[in-house]
Amino acid sequence: MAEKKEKAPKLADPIAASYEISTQEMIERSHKLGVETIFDRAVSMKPCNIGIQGICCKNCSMGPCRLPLPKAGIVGEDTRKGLCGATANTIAARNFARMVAAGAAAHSDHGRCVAEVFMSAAKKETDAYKIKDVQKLLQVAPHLGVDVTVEEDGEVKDRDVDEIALEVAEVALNEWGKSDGELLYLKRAPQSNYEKWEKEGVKPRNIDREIVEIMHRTHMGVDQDYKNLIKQCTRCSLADGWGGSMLATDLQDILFGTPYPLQSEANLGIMKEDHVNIIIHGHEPVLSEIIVAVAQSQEMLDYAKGKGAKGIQLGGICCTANEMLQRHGVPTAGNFLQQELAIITGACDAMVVDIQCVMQNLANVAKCFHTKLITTHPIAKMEQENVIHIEFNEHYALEDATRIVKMAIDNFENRGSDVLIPQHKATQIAGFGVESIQYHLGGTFRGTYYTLNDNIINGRIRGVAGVVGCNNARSRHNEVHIKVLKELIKNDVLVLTTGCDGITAAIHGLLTPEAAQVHCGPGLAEVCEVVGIPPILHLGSCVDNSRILLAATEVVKAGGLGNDLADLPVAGSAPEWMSEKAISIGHYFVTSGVYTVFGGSIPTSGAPVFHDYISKELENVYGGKWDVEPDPIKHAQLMIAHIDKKRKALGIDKARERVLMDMASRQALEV
Ligand code: SF4
Ligand code: MSK
Repeated sequence: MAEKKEKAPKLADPIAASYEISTQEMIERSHKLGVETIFDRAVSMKPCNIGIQGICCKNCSMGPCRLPLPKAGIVGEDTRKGLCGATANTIAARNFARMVAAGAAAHSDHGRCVAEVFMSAAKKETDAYKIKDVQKLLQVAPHLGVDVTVEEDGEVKDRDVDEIALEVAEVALNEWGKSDGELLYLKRAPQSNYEKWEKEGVKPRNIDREIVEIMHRTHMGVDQDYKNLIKQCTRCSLADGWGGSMLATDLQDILFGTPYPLQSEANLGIMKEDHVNIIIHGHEPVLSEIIVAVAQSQEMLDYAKGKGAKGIQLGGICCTANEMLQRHGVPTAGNFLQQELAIITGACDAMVVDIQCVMQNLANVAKCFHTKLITTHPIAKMEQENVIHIEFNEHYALEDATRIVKMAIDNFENRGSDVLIPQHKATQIAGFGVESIQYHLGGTFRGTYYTLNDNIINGRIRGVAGVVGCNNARSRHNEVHIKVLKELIKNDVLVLTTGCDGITAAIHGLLTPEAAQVHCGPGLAEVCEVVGIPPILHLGSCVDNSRILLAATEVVKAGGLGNDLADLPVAGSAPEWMSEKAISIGHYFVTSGVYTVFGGSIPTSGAPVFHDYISKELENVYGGKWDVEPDPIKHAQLMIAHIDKKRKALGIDKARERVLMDMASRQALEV
């Protein structure tokens, strides 16, 4: 009998797999070296057609129950049922809810870790962390009900900063598990949004409870009403956006400093052949903050030189990259889909990973090179033997970081001669936040978002879009991000970005003020030129989507554009989403009043009634709704049409001929 020939594995076509040249070069190199990446697996392994529609239930061992849509579509009553009788709506809603729970858990558990480190710093148990931004502490404290002044002998005095920090730490940590009351930060939203949540009975009680309750409700035989399940998704996602994520952002700013605009670079080309290259990847800045400090120390530089390197080059992937970029200008090596490629350069001496979005295949890729792959978090280890685990402990942060940096330096001499770093990188201006937008686009006089509102009202800026989220190996890397972004700014829509969308924009050169002249409509280009900002403002990591919520709240407060986030000419987008965190983010955008479009698909299409509920009816309740559009131009156009609808409702649709505001009209804007 003839021997059966093994089929050669399918390989990705580099040009079809990515829109970005250094990624294409590295995919090609991976093929030459015989190293398999996610791009190859994406061509050989197709997604499950039932799972993608959200209609497979495996919540008990009588299943999995699969409920495919009939070929002719649903005619008459939808009679599909699981063994227990669960309908397609129930199954899709339960699956959706579990994604919200997982996403909210990821953001919020990250927030909890930061709060614990914050507590150690407040108690002065560690030398590695101190309160760096006292102003931010004083600004945040009242939102947590912590007084910043004290009355003594009839005199109002400033409270001791250490005392405030300790109380902030206690109250903040309590937000995860308190036994009564409601999430304290909800009151930071415009009053109208708060009242809507109150009326609908969806105010989160505490962060952990809402996540646990989703897991309970979606257990076999509990909540079997998709509308009631979505109500719990709302509570849980609000506990993420206005809770766990917002606390993570605030406490990180207080500990490590509030970001302000700075210049840096992005793409694999930031790696240097004659330097020790350390790539930090994941989401939590608590370790990477210390690694940045250690890697920049004279002692480590001398040590690196002693080993024959010219210096130490740090680079980031995913949201740890965004955290280090925003506060220290550490260049970004790449986004989610470029993580394996950083190792394939052959020049990565150590890749240090913490939590979230870290592919397990990194270990297999690292095996083909000299790269030390180091996991650092107790909840995120890898089974492969070549992975080194150095568990990070905030009490020994300096020692841990020093051990990691030294390990990378020692590994420099083990680098093979086959190194290929793509020669592509772009300049980026990043580090924006609620405070810096106020500085650039606010009135110095009133300290609000006055100038931004003014420019929205007079039509130079048509509206604002929050464009966020991951890459997805099921679509061409970076293409949808870039086409959506360019279409928006071409139509005078100012973009606020976070996560891998921010990294993508940086890599393709859209995060510079000069990009405005090339890519923007005349109104937005003029504003960017006068103020000196890029048309896309990078606000940080995935948890920093909370900055987008607060920036939009400031716009409402500045006046003239309605009273509720749903009144604003704004829209949200996640063009190439893949993570469960994106579903939680999408849902808190929607229930905070923002029309939100996802690229690719969302796992609801197999249950059309449920899909219609979240993509049509929710708008009547919260003012925001879900939408899905894979085509980037149509995707952006849907957002622009929504922005125009809101401009019309506000009566500013005629103002796009750029009326200069006189004093009387300015006064009319006062709330
Ligand atoms: Fe099937 Fe119902 Fe069990 Fe889900 S819960 S797997 S639908 S029997
Ligand atoms: S890192 S969640 S791939 S944005 Fe926040 Fe990027 Fe998406 Fe991870």
